[in-house]
Amino acid sequence: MTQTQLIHQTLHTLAYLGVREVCVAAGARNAPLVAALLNCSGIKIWNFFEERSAAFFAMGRIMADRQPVAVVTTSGTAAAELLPAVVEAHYQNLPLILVTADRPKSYRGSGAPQTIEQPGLFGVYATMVGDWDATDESHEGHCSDGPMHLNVCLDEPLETNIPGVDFAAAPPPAPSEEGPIGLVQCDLVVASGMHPEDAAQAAALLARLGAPIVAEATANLHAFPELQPLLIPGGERALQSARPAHVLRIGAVPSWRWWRDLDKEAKIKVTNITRTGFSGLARTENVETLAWENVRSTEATRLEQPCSILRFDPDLTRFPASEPGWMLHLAKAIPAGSRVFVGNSMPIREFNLALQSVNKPGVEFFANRGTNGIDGIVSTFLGASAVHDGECWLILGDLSALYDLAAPWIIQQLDHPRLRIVVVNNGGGKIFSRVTSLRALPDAARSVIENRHELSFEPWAQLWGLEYLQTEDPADLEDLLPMPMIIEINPDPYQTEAFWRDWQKPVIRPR
Ligand SMILES: Cc1ncc(C[n+]2csc(CCOP(=O)(O)OP(=O)(O)O)c2C)c(N)n1
Repeated sequence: MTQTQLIHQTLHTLAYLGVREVCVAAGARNAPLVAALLNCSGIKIWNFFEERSAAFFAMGRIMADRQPVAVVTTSGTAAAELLPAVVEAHYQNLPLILVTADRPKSYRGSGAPQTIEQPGLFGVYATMVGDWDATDESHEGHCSDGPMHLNVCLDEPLETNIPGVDFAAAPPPAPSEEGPIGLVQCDLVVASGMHPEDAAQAAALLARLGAPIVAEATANLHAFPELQPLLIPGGERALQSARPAHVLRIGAVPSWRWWRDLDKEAKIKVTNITRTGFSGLARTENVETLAWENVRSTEATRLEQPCSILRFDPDLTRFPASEPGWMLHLAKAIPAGSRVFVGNSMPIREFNLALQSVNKPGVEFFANRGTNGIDGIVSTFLGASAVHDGECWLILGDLSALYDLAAPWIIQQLDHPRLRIVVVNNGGGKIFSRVTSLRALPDAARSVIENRHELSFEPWAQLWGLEYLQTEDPADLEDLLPMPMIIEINPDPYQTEAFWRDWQKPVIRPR
């Protein structure tokens, strides 16, 4: 097989898998593939100088548009840079396709330049579709769920004059088989992490069930009028007051501490309906995980005995300069029709509290809750925002932002970058000051754990030519500079502490 045939086979495989967008990070080894891709029609190419952002961006594209997206890397550590996004995509069950160019198979184990053991590099996190080189007769790729890895060995001389293929001509991939429909029962629903289209399907089921629902912003359930009587405000605090017999969790694994504690409450039955297949609990007793198709279940019943649960409304106006107070200002400033990506650590938890006060039509929420990483968040957001008509807002912590300083590289390739990147700069990883067991540590240890700093994000905005606003005054959100822009918020640490002291008072459970 010639190099041209090998590359054509790779391109046809991508087309067959349903790929219509590719993120490329070029080196010499993958240059023939990149050059061939540029000759293709029916495909959108995004180009990156580094692979980690490329992979997270690709994941964001998949999250928003629900189509497979490929990342094409050169050999060596370039391929290894994909790992964090692959792990995240695995736990979100997203079709992230990894195409890694490699040196010929005979180089394996030699220590030759840019030669590493690429097949199997992503372990359990990606299915190997193939490990191909030109000495093989023909290759067959096979489709699976979640990330897929295609390793392509290219020998010198590297060919760069390879005609492209028409991706649009490939037949659309056959829809995956539907799972069996089971009986859906519960007296309490917890909801998190659903694509807006899935949320619409879930809303119909939940309205039929009629059980109380505690939902995170990322569940995208807040705008459904039929659910308003069922939605219980107060998140974690409301859940602490609940005495359920059978919990239905729908969507991603929730961010609440309450969910983690559910592992020890083996008597409480848990039914999961999720696209990921993961139960999100270590215990197997009294836990079942149903396929997504069960949202259409006609056999959905609420238990006769209703679950007692209290409603809690945080008063965010009492502490306007606290972090949760700022989330309320942001929720008011975000226009209807926006797409909002919330960063892990405190932003996702604090924004949940603000959402119940402000409910704007057509606002969609996304987050990376596969493994709750604070890496790659800016890149994932940019991928999720790349094709959206409304404004796109990211709210994330300062350490999370520092992880992904290269991410804005891609902004110049976006058609209408209506982006607001809000960095809640509280000078470190302040989630650790909320962890009870860590609060007793000496200040020196806490300082190391929190990675305290006094950095400003203004040079970051300058580097990428973005508008920049630093503010301690919520009124500054009323008249914002043009997009894309970085908004750096410095919340008041004393008000933040006071808010949490007030909010985390022990909950008295109803009898
Ligand atoms: C990749 C990765 N490394 C480490 C962690 C552990 N971790 C969780 S939250 C956090 C601190 C986050 O700090 P920041 O983004 O500033 O948010 P804040 O806690 O201040 O809200 C860390 C290090 C993680 N989740 N992901």
